[in-house]
Amino acid sequence: MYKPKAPPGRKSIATLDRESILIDAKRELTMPSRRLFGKRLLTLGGLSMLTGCSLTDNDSVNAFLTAVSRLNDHAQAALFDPKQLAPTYTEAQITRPFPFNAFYGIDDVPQVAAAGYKLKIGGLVSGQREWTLPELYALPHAEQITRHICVEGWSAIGRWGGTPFADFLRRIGADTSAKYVGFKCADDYYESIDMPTALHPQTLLTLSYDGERLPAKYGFPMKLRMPTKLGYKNPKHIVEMFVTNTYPGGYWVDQGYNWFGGS
Ligand SMILES: Nc1nc2c(c(=O)[nH]1)N[C@H]1C(S)=C(S)[C@@H](COP(=O)(O)O)O[C@H]1N2
Ligand SMILES: [Mo]
Repeated sequence: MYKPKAPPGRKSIATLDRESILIDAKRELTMPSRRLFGKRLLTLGGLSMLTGCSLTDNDSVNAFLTAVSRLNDHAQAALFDPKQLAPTYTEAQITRPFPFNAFYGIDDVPQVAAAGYKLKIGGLVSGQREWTLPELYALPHAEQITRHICVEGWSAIGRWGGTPFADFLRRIGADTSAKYVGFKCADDYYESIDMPTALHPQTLLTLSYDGERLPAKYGFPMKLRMPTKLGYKNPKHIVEMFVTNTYPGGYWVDQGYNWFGGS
């Protein structure tokens, strides 16, 4: 149903992965306690020397980047600080208009009907049931102005509102010792995140954008907003979520992006 748009700038997966690795590396380099990790990830050439892989053709570059990406997942997960907050901004710093992005064009944005909407909750939770929108709107509300970073090469500051995801997980009786929370969306998108990020204080079950009900283009009726993760990790139009110990993957991750996707 959703015709995927052309990949951004027709970059190869190797290029995209290299970019996300560089984003990770740059971030690590700015943190003094993480200098060593930053240096280790700094260049593909250096990595190739460290591991003794020769990067002579596209296939070997791809295989190599996949291996680095996995190593990167473990390293990022180990380095993730559950208490470290992403920067917040002022109203005046909000990017207007805030960009739209999806794997399809804006004309194909799914129009989810509010009336029949039900959020399905499954997996390792004691409260497996469906939630209606009025029930979700009645939950405690928090706001954040944070930066969204997309690996396609743009970032923008936006204001999202909703209920802290950690509270919601407790409310549904989630097993927070499980490894993953997975998401299914009203388009063909799907994502999954690590439990420490799910419990991070800035991870928001998002129902509004800039004080208004979340518009269709930004993920009506609901998205997950995580300022600690890159844009593609933030699923829009969520219709189902589940807690699991079985790795669920993700739409872009299954095409070669880094799974942890820290920003
Ligand atoms: N359901 C769904 N969620 C999605 C996507 C998508 O195509 N479908 N694209 C991701 C990507 S790559 C980005 S950058 C952001 C864009 O969110 P925005 O439209 O609010 O800017 O949504 C993410 N979540
Ligand atoms: Mo993105």
